[in-house]
Formats: sequence, structure tokens, C-alpha cells
Amino acid sequence: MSSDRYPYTDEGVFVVYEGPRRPEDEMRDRATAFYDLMAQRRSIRTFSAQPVPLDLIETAVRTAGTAPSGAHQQPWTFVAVGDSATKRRIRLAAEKEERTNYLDGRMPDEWKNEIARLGTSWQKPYLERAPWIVVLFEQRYGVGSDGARIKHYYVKESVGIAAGIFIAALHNMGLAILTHTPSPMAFLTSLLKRPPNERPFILFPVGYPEPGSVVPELQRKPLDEILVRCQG
Ligand code: IYR
Repeated sequence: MSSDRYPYTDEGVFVVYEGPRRPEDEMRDRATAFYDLMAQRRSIRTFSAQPVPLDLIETAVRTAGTAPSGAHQQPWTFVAVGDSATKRRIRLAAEKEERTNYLDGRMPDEWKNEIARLGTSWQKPYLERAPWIVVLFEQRYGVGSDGARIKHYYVKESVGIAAGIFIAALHNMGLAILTHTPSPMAFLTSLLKRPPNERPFILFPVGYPEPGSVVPELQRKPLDEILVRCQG
């Protein structure tokens, strides 16, 4: 890689961009194949107990870490939990909160009605059964080597993008994922001994789907409902 100066600044060091350029027909083939793959992704709540090697999780996290981020601050921490005792503690703490949501009226009826077709309840057996629970934390601010706070920019946008790439990486390798946000989930910070600048963002059970798993029959919005074309 050769070093190059971006013309509009004297700051920083620049290298030549080495991303792919392809003929359009090849782009179209790849785009369609990727869409077909991603269209098969579904949130799974019934996991097999079959173990998943750590290196697969590592590669998914490495891939998620390629996400763009505000000021390239990469404000994310992934905690991969594979030990049964910690998974059980997460399950019990999540179920305690969800019980209050579902049974003790913390979740308004309007919300309950909206998720009724997903077949969820306060019970979260998948938090123990899935071989991995990956908890993604957002770093609300950074901490310098002198302990001083470093302001982070666009944290939610950045971490949301990383989460999407993480999901795509796992789906691409044939693993099942649930995007789970037990509410509230502050218990994860203490349970996983994370520092005060980190806040739980999303929790992902990851594993193989239980053979014969069923998912709710849902439709995705057609393109014309999600794309507005403004062309000359
Ligand atoms: N967090 C709860 C409730 C829930 C909320 C939404 I929004 C969902 O899409 C699904 C579930 C739970 O995990 O059960």
C-alpha cells in the first residue's frame, strides 16, 4: 500500500483505497445472491444446544468491527458469554425484568398487542440453551490513558450499524441469532463487570437453530413501501 495525501487537508495519513471494482453484471449477480441470503434470515428463539466454536464468533465480531463509526471511535464492546453459570444468571435476571413487563403491567397493552403474533413471553429458555450469548455494549464515552473522558460521537448510529453487520456475518455462516433487548437491561453491566462508560445495547443469543424450529409467518414490506426514488 502506498501512502497518499488527501488534497483538502494537511492532517492525517492517507493510503490508496483498495476496495473491489467489478463489472455491473457481476455486481448484479452478487447483489441478488446477497439479497436472497439475507431474505432467509429470521429471528430464532429455539436454539439447539450444539456447541459453536469460539473462532466463528470471533470472526463475526471482527466483521462487525469493520462498521463505520462517528470519528472512527469504534464505540463498541462485544462480550461473548459461553459459560453455563453466567448464561443462567443472565436468564434469571432477564426473566425477572420480563416478568414485570408481561405480567405486572409494565408493558402497555398497546405494546403487548403489537408483539402478540411473535409468540413471546416472559420466559427466556434460549438464554441458557444457546451456546453463546453475545452482549453488545455501546461506549457512551471513551476513557483516555490519563483517565479523562473522551467525547464519543454518533454512538447509537455507529453501534447499530455494527450490530447489523454482526447479524449479517452470523447469518452468512449459517448461525441463528435473536436480537434481544430485555428491558431494562442495566443488570448486564454489573453482571458482566463492564466499566461505567459502557451501556448494554443489544443482547444476541447465537447458535444453531433447533431442527424443526418454527418462526411466525411475517411479510417484509415491498420495495415500493420502503424506497422513495428521486431521480432527474
Ligand atoms: N423484550 C420483550 C418484549 C418484546 C418486545 C419487542 I419490540 C419484540 O419485538 C419482541 C419482544 C421480550 O423479549 O419478550
